[in-house]
Amino acid sequence: MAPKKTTANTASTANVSKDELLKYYKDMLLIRRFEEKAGQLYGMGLIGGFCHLYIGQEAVVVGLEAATKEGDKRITSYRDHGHMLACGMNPDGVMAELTGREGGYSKGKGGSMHMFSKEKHFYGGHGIVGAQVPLGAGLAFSDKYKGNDNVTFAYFGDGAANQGQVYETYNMAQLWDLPVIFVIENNQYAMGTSVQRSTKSPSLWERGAAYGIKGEEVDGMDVLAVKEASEKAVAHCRAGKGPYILEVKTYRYRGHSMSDPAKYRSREEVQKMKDERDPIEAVRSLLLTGNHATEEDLKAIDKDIKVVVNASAEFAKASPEPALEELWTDIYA
Ligand SMILES: Cc1ncc(C[n+]2csc(CCOP(=O)(O)OP(=O)(O)O)c2C)c(N)n1
Ligand SMILES: [Mg+2]
Repeated sequence: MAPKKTTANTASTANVSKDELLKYYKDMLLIRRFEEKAGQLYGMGLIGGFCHLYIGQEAVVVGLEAATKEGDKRITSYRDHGHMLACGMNPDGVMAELTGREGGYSKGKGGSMHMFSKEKHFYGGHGIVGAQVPLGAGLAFSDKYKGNDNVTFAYFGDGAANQGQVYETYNMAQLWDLPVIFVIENNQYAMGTSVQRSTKSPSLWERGAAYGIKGEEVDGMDVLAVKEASEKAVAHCRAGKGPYILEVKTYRYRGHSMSDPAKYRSREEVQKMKDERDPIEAVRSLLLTGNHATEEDLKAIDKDIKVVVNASAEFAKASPEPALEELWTDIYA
């Protein structure tokens, strides 16, 4: 099911400042260009193992981050590079980790799915589908226990939404009024399985009703709609009213991972989303029609972003592989 068309291409800019629009544009474009570069490096054999790209879903994390403040936490699945960049992690460190280099966030020992930043309150990067959801509730528990008003964003996919541990977590989070926002990034597919094939009732956020958790569906191709929903959810959590669910309808343009035969959907379906619902194009058109920027301004932004992304690739290539002794460090037991 394609996300329903809402305001993205036609929204009034009355309540949104030029600076805000430009920020969303740049943040989303950084993720896209970074992911394109990661795809290239993968093709060149510089990135090994798993690599799940976020291209198409940029408005989700950028819109949600727009309502955060210092101390708020985020935790997600393996499709995680966009989340890292959106919360301010350094592209150099992310790219170096993707390529398994010493300069990476996990010293080159974690790779795409296992990066963390205590400084930016980014708690991974989790390869087990749904496993980050209870961990996210735990992070929210720590804030509640300490008595601050920070919130945690626990992101998971439509496929993960069928995991039992999600519902055990819903129950405890609501019972203890935990300040956690459950973000279902519904990109319509779990590997090659569409939501229609895995789920009778397509409205995933409504499942929270069984636990008394409020929530809503959001157009995830519209960064302004996501930001608005994020503000509402954050206000709910900061006020001590317990968890909130946002089912953000989005779409991934690339395969599930780099090794996806893509036999489960048509090229036309993907092309239609790119042509009609692209989240970056939507903001670009708002910037142009609102006379906030010219084509030249936007070209210059793209150029600057490419400089940052290329520099991250150069940093990664110049960083050595971790030393053999590192095999014996950072081991839990
Ligand atoms: C517990 C568990 N089961 C199965 C897998 C294999 N697997 C990896 S990703 C994935 C699909 C998850 O899809 P979704 O939650 O929609 O997230 P998306 O990839 O679309 O972001 C599956 C089944 C896994 N990693 N962990
Ligand atoms: Mg999915």
